Amino acid sequence: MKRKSSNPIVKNIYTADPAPSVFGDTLYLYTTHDEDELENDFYTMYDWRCFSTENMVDWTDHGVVFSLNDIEWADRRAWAPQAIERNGKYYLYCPVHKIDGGMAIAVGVADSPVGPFKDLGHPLVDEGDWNDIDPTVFIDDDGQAYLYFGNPELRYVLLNEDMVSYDEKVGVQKIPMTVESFGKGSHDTGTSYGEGPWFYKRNGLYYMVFAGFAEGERRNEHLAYATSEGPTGPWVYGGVMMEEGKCFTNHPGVIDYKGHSYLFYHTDELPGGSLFHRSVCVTEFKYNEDGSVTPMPYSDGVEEI
Ligand code: FUB
Repeated sequence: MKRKSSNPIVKNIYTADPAPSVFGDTLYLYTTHDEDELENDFYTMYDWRCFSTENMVDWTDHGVVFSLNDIEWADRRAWAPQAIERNGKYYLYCPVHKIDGGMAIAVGVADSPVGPFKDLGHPLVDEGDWNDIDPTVFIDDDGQAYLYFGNPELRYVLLNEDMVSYDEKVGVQKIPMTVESFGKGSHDTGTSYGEGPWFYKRNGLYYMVFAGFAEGERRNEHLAYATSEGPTGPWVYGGVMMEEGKCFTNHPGVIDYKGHSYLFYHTDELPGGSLFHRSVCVTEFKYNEDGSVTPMPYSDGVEEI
């Protein structure tokens, strides 16, 4: 009989904002870390963690791979990251709160997927507003790298080949926040797009999975998605992927690994859990033949592969 994992994946600390990456034969899962003790009764997050697996059941804990202590210009909010590899270097894109105010996107660079990541020394994206959070990175077949991010607006930059700077002439591009692209919802743009974008391409179709807010009174986040035939849109709303749960936030990380498709997400289901004490989970799913995704339930775990 096949072994099965049990959710949440990490049971000894609170983790959130899952960001899976496959490097070689291994799946690396980068997460944020909700501290047990809260400051000002708000998200209290100082470092980024990494875990890895080769079979979806046995996980290795690589500990802290990057932290606010490594970023001189940041003081709080080690929020949702994503990692990517290019030319043998590993890049971890991370939203942080700047000492002089506002959120910005930092990037750490390492020679190994498990760090240690070294900060660039300055923000990569810093528009001077609060929208610069939740980066998601993808390198297209033609070599162009895209960094999408944002709450409440979805924006992107074209990363240069060095992955630590972007095309300043193109600058920060704003995606039109329309109901056609992101569905009708209750977030500030009038669409359901909230935050936590997750950008990838599969069978020639581009996907933007995100945490969203349904119409009506403010509710907990669900996960939804849009698709496009090009990397910069126009995006077409696809529907809900995972209904809202008991936790205020949720956050998608979607990946194909060894012939299986997985959605990583977070809940508050570990003992002592709360909106500020979250835990990363995973479920397996199948795409429909046309590339669409049917809403999937919260899961107990996945089978060994
Ligand atoms: O974990 C801190 C923030 O909450 C993330 O950046 C958002 O995506 C939401 O999960």
